[in-house]
Amino acid sequence: MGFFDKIREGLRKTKEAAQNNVNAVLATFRTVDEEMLSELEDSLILADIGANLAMETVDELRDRAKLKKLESQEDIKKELCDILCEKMKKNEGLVLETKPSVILVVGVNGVGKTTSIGKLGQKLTGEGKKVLFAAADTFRAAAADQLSIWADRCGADIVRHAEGADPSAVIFDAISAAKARGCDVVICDTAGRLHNKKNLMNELAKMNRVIDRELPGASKETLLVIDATTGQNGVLQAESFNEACTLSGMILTKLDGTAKGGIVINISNKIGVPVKFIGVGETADDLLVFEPEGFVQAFFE
Ligand SMILES: Nc1nc2c(ncn2[C@@H]2O[C@H](COP(=O)(O)OP(=O)(O)O)[C@@H](O)[C@H]2O)c(=O)[nH]1
Ligand SMILES: [Mg+2]
Repeated sequence: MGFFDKIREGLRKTKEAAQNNVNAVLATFRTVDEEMLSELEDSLILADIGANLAMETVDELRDRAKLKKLESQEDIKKELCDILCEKMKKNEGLVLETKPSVILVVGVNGVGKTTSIGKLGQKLTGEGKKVLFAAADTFRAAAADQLSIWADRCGADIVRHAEGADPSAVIFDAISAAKARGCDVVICDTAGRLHNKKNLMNELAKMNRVIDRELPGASKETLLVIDATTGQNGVLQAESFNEACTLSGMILTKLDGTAKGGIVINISNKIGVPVKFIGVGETADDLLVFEPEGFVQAFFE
Protein backbone atom coordinates (compact mmCIF):
# COMPACT_ATOMS: atom_id res chain seq x y z
CA MET A 1 0.00 0.00 0.00
CA GLY A 2 1.41 3.39 -0.98
CA PHE A 3 1.70 6.35 1.34
CA PHE A 4 -1.52 8.07 0.31
CA ASP A 5 -3.53 4.86 0.36
CA LYS A 6 -2.21 4.26 3.83
CA ILE A 7 -3.11 7.71 5.09
CA ARG A 8 -6.53 7.47 3.44
CA GLU A 9 -7.17 4.08 4.97
CA GLY A 10 -5.84 5.22 8.35
CA LEU A 11 -8.10 8.23 8.30
CA ARG A 12 -11.10 6.30 7.02
CA LYS A 13 -13.22 6.92 10.11
CA THR A 14 -12.29 10.60 10.26
CA LYS A 15 -13.00 10.97 6.56
CA GLU A 16 -16.38 9.29 6.76
CA ALA A 17 -17.29 11.64 9.57
CA ALA A 18 -15.91 14.64 7.72
CA GLN A 19 -17.78 13.62 4.59
CA ASN A 20 -20.98 13.54 6.55
CA ASN A 21 -20.26 16.85 8.16
CA VAL A 22 -17.68 19.28 6.79
CA ASN A 23 -17.93 18.04 3.21
CA ALA A 24 -21.69 17.93 3.38
CA VAL A 25 -21.76 21.58 4.39
CA LEU A 26 -19.33 22.50 1.63
CA ALA A 27 -21.18 20.44 -0.96
CA THR A 28 -24.58 22.00 -0.47
CA PHE A 29 -23.85 25.65 0.08
CA ARG A 30 -24.84 28.30 -2.43
CA THR A 31 -23.35 31.41 -0.93
CA VAL A 32 -20.93 32.04 1.87
CA ASP A 33 -23.46 33.30 4.38
CA GLU A 34 -23.76 33.19 8.14
CA GLU A 35 -25.87 30.05 8.09
CA MET A 36 -23.30 28.15 6.05
CA LEU A 37 -20.44 29.42 8.22
CA SER A 38 -22.19 28.43 11.39
CA GLU A 39 -22.90 24.93 10.04
CA LEU A 40 -19.28 24.66 9.03
CA GLU A 41 -18.17 25.71 12.50
CA ASP A 42 -20.36 23.02 14.08
CA SER A 43 -18.98 20.34 11.80
CA LEU A 44 -15.40 21.34 12.58
CA ILE A 45 -16.16 21.08 16.29
CA LEU A 46 -17.63 17.60 15.68
CA ALA A 47 -14.31 16.57 14.12
CA ASP A 48 -12.62 17.60 17.42
CA ILE A 49 -10.82 20.61 16.03
CA GLY A 50 -11.79 22.44 19.21
CA ALA A 51 -14.35 25.19 19.69
CA ASN A 52 -11.92 28.11 19.70
CA LEU A 53 -9.99 26.96 16.68
CA ALA A 54 -13.22 26.22 14.78
CA MET A 55 -14.39 29.76 15.47
CA GLU A 56 -11.06 31.26 14.45
CA THR A 57 -11.03 29.20 11.26
CA VAL A 58 -14.52 30.23 10.26
CA ASP A 59 -13.79 33.90 11.02
CA GLU A 60 -10.76 33.79 8.77
CA LEU A 61 -12.67 32.00 6.05
CA ARG A 62 -15.38 34.69 6.17
CA ASP A 63 -12.78 37.47 5.82
CA ARG A 64 -10.79 35.80 3.10
CA ALA A 65 -13.84 34.77 1.09
CA LYS A 66 -14.87 38.42 1.03
CA LEU A 67 -11.41 39.76 0.33
CA LYS A 68 -10.60 37.28 -2.41
CA LYS A 69 -14.19 37.14 -3.69
CA LEU A 70 -14.31 33.37 -3.35
CA GLU A 71 -17.54 31.84 -4.46
CA SER A 72 -17.14 28.35 -5.86
CA GLN A 73 -17.16 25.28 -3.64
CA GLU A 74 -13.72 24.42 -4.87
CA ASP A 75 -12.24 27.79 -3.92
CA ILE A 76 -13.84 27.74 -0.48
CA LYS A 77 -12.60 24.22 0.17
CA LYS A 78 -9.10 25.14 -0.88
CA GLU A 79 -9.09 28.24 1.30
CA LEU A 80 -10.35 26.20 4.26
CA CYS A 81 -7.57 23.63 3.73
CA ASP A 82 -4.99 26.44 3.57
CA ILE A 83 -6.27 28.00 6.78
CA LEU A 84 -6.17 24.67 8.63
CA CYS A 85 -2.63 23.95 7.38
CA GLU A 86 -1.48 27.35 8.58
CA LYS A 87 -2.80 26.47 12.03
CA MET A 88 -0.23 23.70 12.37
CA LYS A 89 3.48 23.91 12.99
CA LYS A 90 5.52 22.84 9.96
CA ASN A 91 7.10 19.39 10.25
CA GLU A 92 10.80 19.73 9.43
CA GLY A 93 11.43 16.06 10.26
CA LEU A 94 13.72 14.56 12.86
CA VAL A 95 17.04 16.27 13.50
CA LEU A 96 19.54 13.45 13.99
CA GLU A 97 22.80 15.07 13.04
CA THR A 98 25.24 13.67 15.58
CA LYS A 99 26.45 10.13 16.10
CA PRO A 100 24.84 9.06 18.31
CA SER A 101 21.70 11.15 18.38
CA VAL A 102 19.03 10.58 20.99
CA ILE A 103 15.26 10.31 20.76
CA LEU A 104 13.48 10.42 24.12
CA VAL A 105 9.90 9.18 23.86
CA VAL A 106 7.47 10.33 26.54
CA GLY A 107 3.74 10.13 27.22
CA VAL A 108 1.21 8.57 29.57
CA ASN A 109 0.55 4.84 29.80
CA GLY A 110 -1.02 3.01 26.91
CA VAL A 111 -0.78 5.79 24.32
CA GLY A 112 1.54 3.77 22.07
CA LYS A 113 5.07 4.80 23.05
CA THR A 114 6.67 1.36 22.82
CA THR A 115 4.83 0.52 19.60
CA SER A 116 5.83 3.84 18.04
CA ILE A 117 9.46 3.22 19.02
CA GLY A 118 9.29 -0.16 17.31
CA LYS A 119 7.89 1.43 14.17
CA LEU A 120 10.42 4.26 14.29
CA GLY A 121 13.22 1.71 14.77
CA GLN A 122 12.00 -0.08 11.66
CA LYS A 123 12.00 3.17 9.69
CA LEU A 124 15.52 4.17 10.79
CA THR A 125 17.13 0.74 10.37
CA GLY A 126 15.47 0.68 6.95
CA GLU A 127 17.39 3.86 6.16
CA GLY A 128 20.59 2.02 7.05
CA LYS A 129 20.99 3.52 10.51
CA LYS A 130 22.33 1.56 13.45
CA VAL A 131 19.70 1.88 16.15
CA LEU A 132 19.81 1.07 19.85
CA PHE A 133 16.75 0.96 22.09
CA ALA A 134 17.04 1.96 25.75
CA ALA A 135 14.36 0.15 27.77
CA ALA A 136 13.97 2.90 30.36
CA ASP A 137 10.40 1.93 31.19
CA THR A 138 11.53 -0.26 34.08
CA PHE A 139 8.17 -0.13 35.81
CA ARG A 140 7.11 -3.54 34.46
CA ALA A 141 9.39 -6.25 33.04
CA ALA A 142 6.80 -6.76 30.30
CA ALA A 143 7.61 -3.31 28.93
CA ALA A 144 11.22 -4.30 28.20
CA ASP A 145 10.04 -7.65 26.80
CA GLN A 146 7.73 -5.83 24.41
CA LEU A 147 10.57 -3.56 23.30
CA SER A 148 12.89 -6.60 22.84
CA ILE A 149 10.42 -8.13 20.41
CA TRP A 150 10.44 -4.94 18.35
CA ALA A 151 14.26 -4.82 18.53
CA ASP A 152 14.49 -8.38 17.13
CA ARG A 153 11.98 -7.56 14.45
CA CYS A 154 13.77 -4.47 13.13
CA GLY A 155 17.37 -5.41 13.87
CA ALA A 156 17.99 -2.83 16.58
CA ASP A 157 20.18 -3.39 19.64
CA ILE A 158 18.63 -3.08 23.07
CA VAL A 159 19.93 -2.21 26.53
CA ARG A 160 17.68 -3.30 29.39
CA HIS A 161 17.96 -3.64 33.13
CA ALA A 162 15.92 -5.58 35.70
CA GLU A 163 12.42 -4.48 36.62
CA GLY A 164 12.43 -1.56 39.03
CA ALA A 165 15.89 -0.33 37.99
CA ASP A 166 16.66 3.38 37.77
CA PRO A 167 15.55 4.53 34.29
CA SER A 168 18.41 7.04 34.13
CA ALA A 169 20.91 4.22 34.71
CA VAL A 170 19.46 2.39 31.70
CA ILE A 171 19.90 5.51 29.60
CA PHE A 172 23.47 5.96 30.88
CA ASP A 173 24.34 2.38 29.88
CA ALA A 174 22.55 2.70 26.56
CA ILE A 175 24.54 5.81 25.66
CA SER A 176 27.82 4.09 26.65
CA ALA A 177 26.90 1.07 24.53
CA ALA A 178 25.91 3.28 21.61
CA LYS A 179 29.25 5.09 21.74
CA ALA A 180 31.20 1.82 21.98
CA ARG A 181 29.25 0.16 19.14
CA GLY A 182 29.13 3.20 16.86
CA CYS A 183 25.34 3.47 16.85
CA ASP A 184 23.61 6.29 15.02
CA VAL A 185 20.51 6.69 17.15
CA VAL A 186 19.52 5.80 20.72
CA ILE A 187 15.74 5.65 21.18
CA CYS A 188 14.66 5.76 24.83
CA ASP A 189 11.39 4.22 25.96
CA THR A 190 10.02 5.66 29.21
CA ALA A 191 7.31 4.83 31.72
CA GLY A 192 4.21 6.97 31.69
CA ARG A 193 2.53 6.74 35.03
CA LEU A 194 0.67 9.94 35.63
CA HIS A 195 -0.79 9.07 39.06
CA ASN A 196 2.23 10.80 40.45
CA LYS A 197 2.89 13.56 38.02
CA LYS A 198 5.62 15.24 40.01
CA ASN A 199 7.61 12.01 40.25
CA LEU A 200 7.23 11.32 36.57
CA MET A 201 8.37 14.81 35.64
CA ASN A 202 11.33 14.62 38.04
CA GLU A 203 12.32 11.32 36.51
CA LEU A 204 12.17 12.81 33.01
CA ALA A 205 14.29 15.74 34.14
CA LYS A 206 16.88 13.32 35.53
CA MET A 207 16.98 11.34 32.28
CA ASN A 208 17.48 14.58 30.38
CA ARG A 209 20.38 15.53 32.66
CA VAL A 210 22.08 12.19 31.98
CA ILE A 211 21.66 12.62 28.21
CA ASP A 212 22.95 16.21 28.27
CA ARG A 213 25.92 15.28 30.46
CA GLU A 214 26.94 12.16 28.51
CA LEU A 215 26.28 13.58 25.06
CA PRO A 216 26.80 17.33 25.24
CA GLY A 217 25.83 19.02 21.99
CA ALA A 218 24.22 15.90 20.58
CA SER A 219 21.02 16.05 18.53
CA LYS A 220 18.16 15.26 20.86
CA GLU A 221 14.51 14.83 19.97
CA THR A 222 11.93 14.70 22.74
CA LEU A 223 8.78 13.24 21.24
CA LEU A 224 5.46 13.19 23.06
CA VAL A 225 3.12 10.37 22.12
CA ILE A 226 -0.60 11.08 22.33
CA ASP A 227 -3.51 8.74 21.73
CA ALA A 228 -5.76 10.56 19.25
CA THR A 229 -8.82 8.72 20.51
CA THR A 230 -8.63 10.46 23.89
CA GLY A 231 -9.81 13.77 22.49
CA GLN A 232 -9.53 16.80 24.75
CA ASN A 233 -7.67 14.78 27.38
CA GLY A 234 -4.84 14.53 24.88
CA VAL A 235 -4.65 18.32 24.77
CA LEU A 236 -4.25 18.40 28.56
CA GLN A 237 -1.51 15.77 28.43
CA ALA A 238 0.34 17.73 25.79
CA GLU A 239 0.12 20.89 27.88
CA SER A 240 1.51 19.27 31.01
CA PHE A 241 4.36 17.42 29.25
CA ASN A 242 5.27 20.52 27.31
CA GLU A 243 5.67 22.38 30.61
CA ALA A 244 7.86 19.64 32.06
CA CYS A 245 10.21 18.99 29.14
CA THR A 246 11.03 20.87 25.98
CA LEU A 247 9.18 18.88 23.36
CA SER A 248 10.58 18.86 19.84
CA GLY A 249 7.71 16.96 18.33
CA MET A 250 4.62 14.85 18.82
CA ILE A 251 3.39 11.51 17.56
CA LEU A 252 -0.37 11.10 17.38
CA THR A 253 -1.33 7.43 17.46
CA LYS A 254 -4.47 5.39 16.81
CA LEU A 255 -5.83 7.72 14.14
CA ASP A 256 -7.21 4.57 12.54
CA GLY A 257 -9.49 4.19 15.55
CA THR A 258 -11.14 7.58 15.66
CA ALA A 259 -13.58 9.66 13.63
CA LYS A 260 -12.17 12.76 15.28
CA GLY A 261 -8.89 13.24 13.47
CA GLY A 262 -9.29 17.00 13.86
CA ILE A 263 -7.62 16.57 17.24
CA VAL A 264 -4.29 16.55 15.37
CA ILE A 265 -4.88 20.10 14.13
CA ASN A 266 -6.16 21.20 17.53
CA ILE A 267 -3.17 19.86 19.50
CA SER A 268 -0.57 21.08 17.03
CA ASN A 269 -2.13 24.55 17.14
CA LYS A 270 -2.51 24.70 20.92
CA ILE A 271 0.92 23.42 21.84
CA GLY A 272 2.86 25.04 19.02
CA VAL A 273 4.97 21.91 18.58
CA PRO A 274 5.03 20.05 15.25
CA VAL A 275 3.33 16.70 14.86
CA LYS A 276 6.12 14.62 13.32
CA PHE A 277 4.44 11.25 12.88
CA ILE A 278 1.00 9.72 13.00
CA GLY A 279 0.17 6.13 13.89
CA VAL A 280 -2.53 4.49 11.79
CA GLY A 281 -2.36 0.87 12.95
CA GLU A 282 -0.43 -1.68 14.96
CA THR A 283 2.09 -3.01 12.46
CA ALA A 284 5.62 -1.82 11.75
CA ASP A 285 4.75 0.24 8.67
CA ASP A 286 1.79 1.99 10.27
CA LEU A 287 3.79 5.06 11.25
CA LEU A 288 3.57 7.87 8.72
CA VAL A 289 5.62 11.03 8.48
CA PHE A 290 3.13 13.77 9.17
CA GLU A 291 2.49 16.25 6.36
CA PRO A 292 -0.05 18.96 7.22
CA GLU A 293 -1.14 19.46 3.60
CA GLY A 294 -1.60 15.78 2.83
CA PHE A 295 -3.40 15.27 6.09
CA VAL A 296 -5.88 18.08 5.59
CA GLN A 297 -6.45 16.98 1.99
CA ALA A 298 -7.08 13.38 2.99
CA PHE A 299 -9.46 14.72 5.58
CA PHE A 300 -11.66 16.51 3.07
CA GLU A 301 -11.36 14.64 -0.19
N1 LIG B 1 -4.93 0.84 16.25
C1 LIG B 1 -3.76 1.30 16.71
N2 LIG B 1 -3.25 0.78 17.84
C2 LIG B 1 -2.07 1.27 18.29
C3 LIG B 1 -1.37 2.29 17.61
N3 LIG B 1 -0.24 2.56 18.31
C4 LIG B 1 -0.24 1.73 19.39
N4 LIG B 1 -1.35 0.94 19.38
C5 LIG B 1 -1.76 -0.07 20.37
O1 LIG B 1 -1.94 0.55 21.64
C6 LIG B 1 -1.62 -0.35 22.69
C7 LIG B 1 -0.66 0.31 23.67
O2 LIG B 1 0.58 0.53 23.01
P1 LIG B 1 1.98 0.59 23.76
O3 LIG B 1 2.99 0.87 22.72
O4 LIG B 1 2.19 -0.60 24.61
O5 LIG B 1 1.75 1.88 24.69
P2 LIG B 1 2.73 2.52 25.79
O6 LIG B 1 2.19 2.13 27.14
O7 LIG B 1 2.63 4.00 25.60
O8 LIG B 1 4.10 2.01 25.54
C8 LIG B 1 -1.06 -1.58 22.03
O9 LIG B 1 -2.06 -2.57 21.97
C9 LIG B 1 -0.69 -1.11 20.62
O10 LIG B 1 -0.73 -2.13 19.67
C10 LIG B 1 -1.95 2.84 16.39
O11 LIG B 1 -1.45 3.75 15.73
N5 LIG B 1 -3.15 2.29 16.00
MG1 LIG C 1 5.38 0.99 26.79
